[in-house]
Amino acid sequence: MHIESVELRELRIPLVSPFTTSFSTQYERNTLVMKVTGTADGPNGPVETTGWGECGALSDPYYSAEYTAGARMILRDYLIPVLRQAQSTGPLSAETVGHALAGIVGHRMAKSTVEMAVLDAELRARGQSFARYLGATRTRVPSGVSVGIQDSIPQLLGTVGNYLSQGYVRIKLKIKPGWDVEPVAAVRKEFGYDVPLQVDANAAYTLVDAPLLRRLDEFALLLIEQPLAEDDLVQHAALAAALSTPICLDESVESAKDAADAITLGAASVINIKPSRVGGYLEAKRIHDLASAHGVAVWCGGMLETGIGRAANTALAALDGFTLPGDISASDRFYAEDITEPFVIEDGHIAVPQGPGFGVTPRLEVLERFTVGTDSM
Ligand code: OSB
Ligand code: MG
Repeated sequence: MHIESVELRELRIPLVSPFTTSFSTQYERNTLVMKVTGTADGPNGPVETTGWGECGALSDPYYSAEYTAGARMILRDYLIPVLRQAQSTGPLSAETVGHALAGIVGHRMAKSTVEMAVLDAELRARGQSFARYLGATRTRVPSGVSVGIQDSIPQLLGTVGNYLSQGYVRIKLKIKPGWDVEPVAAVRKEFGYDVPLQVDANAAYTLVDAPLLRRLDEFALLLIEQPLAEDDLVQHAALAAALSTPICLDESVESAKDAADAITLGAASVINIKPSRVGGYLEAKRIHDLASAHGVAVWCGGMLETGIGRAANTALAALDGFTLPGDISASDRFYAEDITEPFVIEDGHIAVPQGPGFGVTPRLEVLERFTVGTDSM
């Protein structure tokens, strides 16, 4: 496509309840939404088009190095100017955004925002859905839910019971030192062993905790996600040898190369693919393909996406290699009001959007209400 204008909005969207992990508590979703406008190829030649992207970064750099204000700055000062420079010297497409931005180190979540917007704009111009573009044939994906750290065990049991009654097919409990074996044991005792259950430590442990983490083996968990630090690939391999619970990596995998390293080392038998974390949906697809070729299971993670990212994640998760339920919940798991039409859970599943592009359109009046700043480029 040829980009004419870029509008970057910073949003603050209230959450239905605080979301606590081992690294922080989120009270609202502070994110960026990008709208690109320009021309792209339609079935009968070039047409005016618009596309939307969303940034995965959180407000503060505790999950990863990126954070919303920093992403806004790198987009404004480097990524968009570099992209404009690139399109003045040759054609730009979603498939070349990554290459055009490769000279800028890191900032994968910010880069993913741009790639998304260009991809959505091009697919809309062509009248093609993102699922079709990816070659994903499933029309709905199983819906899992990520349950934050709660104030008490009774509160946790109430929260999990509520999600199960809504039909969620897999429960993920956030854990941290001091909130691990006890909540898992309580959930198993209350809801039994038929509930697909997994845990996510967000890098809160070290290899010294291996004996403690081994106590989780008796609860037949699907997996333990990111028990150790992001750069602890070798230690994750050592931990994998000590546990029967499969190890899944999230934070450690920022690229297909990281995924290849983790698989080679035996550091992960499952990978959480979060498109924003790895720089976009095209790299996410490459990790899916690589993992499938190695018999490594993958599932689609989330960053409390609005309807834009939720739509794109749902299409990605419809690919055959996504054999485990993802963190793809209904919009109302986080938001009383989403910026797009809300995603709903039906019979434990979320429907894959079939319209052109990501298949959702932000509602301008809602967007306006949540906007705290705008950059026009
Ligand atoms: O580790 O998967 C994670 C949310 C923010 C940052 C990191 C993580 C999460 C989640 C929620 O677990 C996923 C979602 O439902 O969007
Ligand atoms: Mg995680």
